Amino acid sequence: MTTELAKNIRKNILNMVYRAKASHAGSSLSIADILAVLYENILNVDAKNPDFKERDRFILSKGHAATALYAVLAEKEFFPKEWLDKYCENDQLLSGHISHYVPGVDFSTGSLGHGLPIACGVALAKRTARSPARVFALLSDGECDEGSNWEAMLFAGHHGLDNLVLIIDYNKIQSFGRVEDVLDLEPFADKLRAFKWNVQELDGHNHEALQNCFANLPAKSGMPTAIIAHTVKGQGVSFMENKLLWHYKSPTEEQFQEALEELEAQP
Ligand SMILES: Cc1ncc(C[n+]2csc(CCOP(=O)(O)OP(=O)(O)O)c2C)c(N)n1
Repeated sequence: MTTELAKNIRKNILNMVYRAKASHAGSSLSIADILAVLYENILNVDAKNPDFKERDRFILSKGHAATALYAVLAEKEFFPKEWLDKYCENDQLLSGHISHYVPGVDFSTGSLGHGLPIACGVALAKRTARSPARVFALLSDGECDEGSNWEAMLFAGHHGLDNLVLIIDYNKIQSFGRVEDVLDLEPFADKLRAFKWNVQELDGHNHEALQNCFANLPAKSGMPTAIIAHTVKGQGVSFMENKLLWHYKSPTEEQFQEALEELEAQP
């Protein structure tokens, strides 16, 4: 069940940021539903054989949301859940941002603006090799301030990389404020269409919408697909939702317990 998985991802995220006194709770909660649907139903990956050649590639370019990816990989048994308790500790595999030494992770990320360019190269290589592997890159909205992404978008559209799927976690908040105030992306879908992408927009917390969209890829043969997922930063924990504060802050013990109780009470 994707709802159960999403709830477990959220609980693990909170546990990790609380224990490690780490940031980015809001950034990770924002993508829990997208990851749940991808890893439960869509991605052709195998926890027992994480490096098999024709696997789908998933690149979480917003590497500061490492807790979300580590959580879903642990839930899908790529590595033992106990590792999550050591998140961000010295000499442990689960580093603060994403490390490719972790089973199930293809690329290290954290320096924003690299995931999509890498995904383009992998997608072109896979198409040239006639591989069935698809390449998914999940980016944040603020990350689109990086010019490297626009070069990659131009490249993917020009080459018609229909094995490439770009997902934008459009939660409208970046590290110094709201996206529309810092560097507005709108009209975002029109810009991507002008770059020869097929663009879908959906509610990034609606599992049915995510499932229907992901299950019908490529949305158009001969074009890369961009999915603009409208999300809420901090989704699932009411006092964290849509608040810049939770880009940075880690919860106190009381806040951690309150958040867990709220999640537990959700269907
Ligand atoms: C190249 C680079 N510059 C700056 C940062 C520092 N940084 C971490 S997260 C972030 C932006 C957060 O906003 P957004 O990209 O929208 O992600 P969200 O947390 O909302 O998912 C920045 C600038 C970075 N990780 N990489």
